[in-house]
Amino acid sequence: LFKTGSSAMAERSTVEDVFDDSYREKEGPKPPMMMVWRNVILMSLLHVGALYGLILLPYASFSTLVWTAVCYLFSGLGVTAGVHRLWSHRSYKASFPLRVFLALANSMAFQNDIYDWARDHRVHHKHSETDADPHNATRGFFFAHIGWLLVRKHPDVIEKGKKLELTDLKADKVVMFQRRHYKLSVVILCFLVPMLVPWYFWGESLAVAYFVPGLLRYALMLNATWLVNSAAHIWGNRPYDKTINPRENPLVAFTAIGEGFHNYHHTFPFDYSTSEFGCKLNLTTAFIDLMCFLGLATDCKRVSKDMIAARIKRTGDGNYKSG
Ligand code: ST9
Ligand code: ZN
Ligand code: ZN
Repeated sequence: LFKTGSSAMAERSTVEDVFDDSYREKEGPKPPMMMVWRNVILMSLLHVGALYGLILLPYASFSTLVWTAVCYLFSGLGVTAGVHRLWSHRSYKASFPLRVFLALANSMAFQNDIYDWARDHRVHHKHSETDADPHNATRGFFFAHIGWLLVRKHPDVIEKGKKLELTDLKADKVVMFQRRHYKLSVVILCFLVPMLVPWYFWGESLAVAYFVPGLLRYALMLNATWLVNSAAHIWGNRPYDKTINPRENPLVAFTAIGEGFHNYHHTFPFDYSTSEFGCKLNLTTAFIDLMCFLGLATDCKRVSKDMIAARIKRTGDGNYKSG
């Protein structure tokens, strides 16, 4: 089931997600920040709508609350198991039906299409904490969390992004199909399905159905994702590599269904579990393991214990806890 160490490294040579120490930011004045007011307005409206969803929460039926959790998990897996571990890092292989499932889930998450997300994410790993990192955490919590979506990108993000090898994404029919029909898929899966299912099947009011499994679920899922870029790049230990910013943050790992072990993940980006400890606080790993069991996923890449131990010794901050 698992490939470890150097064979895993050799196989994934086309994925450019390894930190590139050779890039240096240009000295001198930074280009001015250009606000994108459309995004400021839309994000504000979304968060006001989500707050209204919180007010409506006591009026939601039990079935609607369960449905909200289902939508959160499904869209979350479209990000974690889908665009993150599969398409950005190629840390395992997924069959066609699983890729279709993950692409649908990804459209429910509405976080840009798979191609754009994976490209931005590879450039984030390759040039972390520099001008070429889309959500450069050295620009502060707010920028790393949501601010980066409210301004034009730094020119270095686009320049370095254009140099990335993305042929694997272009060759994946599921990725390109989702990209072609992205807007329609988002309208249907992120907004209509979460709202219409409770209304049609158990008579929930349209208002509750729109604001709770719709907007509140979407806003919570976005913020859980953004916490990986903000909190998990600022707060936590660095047991694997103290020379990089990303941290181990168990609280983020819980809300982001397994994606908060960020010091490990930036040290070993090809590991399908994004943490050393398998399913612990890691629902996404449990999901991928289940997919392997069902024969829908294969070739999960893992780092060998020896390689981890050597790395902890060489670059860790001394805060390592086993398990
Ligand atoms: C969202 C994304 O929320 C969240 C991602 C989070 C990542 C997290 C990672 C952590 C690990 C995983 C954890 C998962 C946890 C999940 C938990 C779940 C419970 N390279 O973009 P434009 C080109 S999205 C190469 O307009 P501007 C581009 O192709 C939320 N090229 O840049 C285009 O070329 P052309 C909803 C690049 O104008 C041109 O440049 N969505 C790159 O600066 C212009 O592109 C939104 O809010 C690159 N890297 O605008 C909208 N980038 O002209 C978000 C760009 O030839 N986006 N190019 O077509 C936008 O509105 C805009 O992108 C912008 C920048 C305003 C931010
Ligand atoms: Zn990653
Ligand atoms: Zn990161």
